[in-house]
Amino acid sequence: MRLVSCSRLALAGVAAVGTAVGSHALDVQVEVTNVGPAGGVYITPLWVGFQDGSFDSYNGGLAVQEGLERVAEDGNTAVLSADFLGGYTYVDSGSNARVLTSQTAGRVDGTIASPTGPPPIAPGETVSQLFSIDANGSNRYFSYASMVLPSSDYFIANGSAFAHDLSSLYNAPSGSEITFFIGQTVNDAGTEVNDFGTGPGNGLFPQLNIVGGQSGPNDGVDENGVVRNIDGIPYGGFLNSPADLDTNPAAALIDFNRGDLYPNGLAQVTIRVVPEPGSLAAIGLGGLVMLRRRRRA
Ligand SMILES: [Ca+2]
Ligand SMILES: [Ca+2]
Ligand SMILES: [Ca+2]
Ligand SMILES: [Ca+2]
Repeated sequence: MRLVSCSRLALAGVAAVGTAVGSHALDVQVEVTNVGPAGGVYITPLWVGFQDGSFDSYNGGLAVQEGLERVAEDGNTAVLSADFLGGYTYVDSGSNARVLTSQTAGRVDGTIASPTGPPPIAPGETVSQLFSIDANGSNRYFSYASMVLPSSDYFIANGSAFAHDLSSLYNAPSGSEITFFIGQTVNDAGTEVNDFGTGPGNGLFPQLNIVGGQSGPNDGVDENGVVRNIDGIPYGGFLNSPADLDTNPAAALIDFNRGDLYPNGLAQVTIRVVPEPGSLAAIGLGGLVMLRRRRRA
């Protein structure tokens, strides 16, 4: 019985504390929709980060750091996330370098996966996740990265730390949002020789008649290249191509450079201000602690 009355009191305490803390916290929902055609490319779970302008994931024409290689080849965001939260950038003074920035604390990130079926985000699918960020500058800029399937090392990411500024949401009412398309250009990371035989996710495309696929992380021949935009036919140079890649109508649907099929790129991202629940969950424990202190005092 003590527990019941305690939690009821705690809720009242949380509501009061939430108002005070909420003046610098911003709760947002990040929603991503794969806007490609049915039968089109998937994107692996989208890594998203909130930073102060100090994190640059890549530059076209430069080699990439391991964190981005793991995203581009395996859809694995763990190394990127650890580096990001640790305060690193992947580009420094125009060079490919993993360097500690001035922002060694306060970044927020996450990876948004499909909650049903395979983790990659299918054409037409929408997934979302809630984030509690600071509206004081340390989380002002939004970053993202994801692998494109099928491929060996194709990725989408913002190449500028300042590409997506969230400051207009700082004092905006609940429901306010910023929305934009991503993946109008797709990059080859330059880390793996393009080969259907060493790419993950081929099982998502039975209609393409691909034989084989990646057997484990980092599977494939090193390309020792640099990031380049993919123009023209995306899969023309792939090793172990299905014999009918040029004539199979299903294969045309993964040509993300076709403006008629992908008029807005690969995906749409919406960042929306949401009310209380996120911050309540985040500070719930703190509210309870404060209440106990008050009762003892
Ligand atoms: Ca850059
Ligand atoms: Ca490649
Ligand atoms: Ca590799
Ligand atoms: Ca591979």
